[in-house]
Amino acid sequence: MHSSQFFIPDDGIRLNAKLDIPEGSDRLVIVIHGFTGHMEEVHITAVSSAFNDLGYATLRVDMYGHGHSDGAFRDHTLFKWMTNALTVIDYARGLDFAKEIYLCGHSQGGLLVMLAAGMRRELIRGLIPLSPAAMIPEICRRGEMLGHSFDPDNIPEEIAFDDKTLGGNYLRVAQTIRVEDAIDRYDGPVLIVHGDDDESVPVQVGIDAANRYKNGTLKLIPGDDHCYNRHLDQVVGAVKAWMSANF
Ligand code: FER
Repeated sequence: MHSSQFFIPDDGIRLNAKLDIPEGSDRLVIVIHGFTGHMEEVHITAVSSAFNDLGYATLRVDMYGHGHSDGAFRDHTLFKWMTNALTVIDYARGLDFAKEIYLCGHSQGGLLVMLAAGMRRELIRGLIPLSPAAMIPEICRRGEMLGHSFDPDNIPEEIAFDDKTLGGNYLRVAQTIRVEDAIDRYDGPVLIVHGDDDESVPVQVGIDAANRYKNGTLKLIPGDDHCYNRHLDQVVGAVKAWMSANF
């Protein structure tokens, strides 16, 4: 396998990227982490390695304000992540070996790849959202997030949680996003994997998204949590089985 780490420029900021290419590979999966996450998290590297085992190259990228990419966490928004994703897809299009491009993302990264697949429907061969946080726009419209309540018509300057702070623009942006439109625009094969004991994104969110896709498949992982701390092997197995059966 050939591995390299580099920055992908995106409108003056640098996105930290890692490309792993198995010998002779001609297909590429872009893999995106979640909210507060990064490309070296155990569940991200495990799924990425699963694709590599099947002969797919992977391009893992830290999004704006996360991992070793530029930007402050406080200032990240789904619009910034969406333009990051479009830039990463364009970068992947420029890789001569990559004849097919797939998208995989976890949680907020799962939501992101759902939105990106709707925007680049003609290009994305398959879509693998893992525990996708597809409810973020709706809960932000309702004024709930991360266990906080806020007035959705008078968005606060910032909200604090754990040791982090998130600016109000995150909430303003999220309120505008219509996930259903993105789902309805994508006709390709979709695998959604979701632990049925997810403490962060209700399993019903994954079930509803899988049902709405024209070509959606749902794989529930009994007893597993948001980051697959209990049954990561089953997640890896589900992704491998679905990829092998469909492509
Ligand atoms: C939330 C629940 C889940 C939320 C984000 C998430 C920003 C995403 C989690 C993840 O990406 O792992 O209320 O608000």
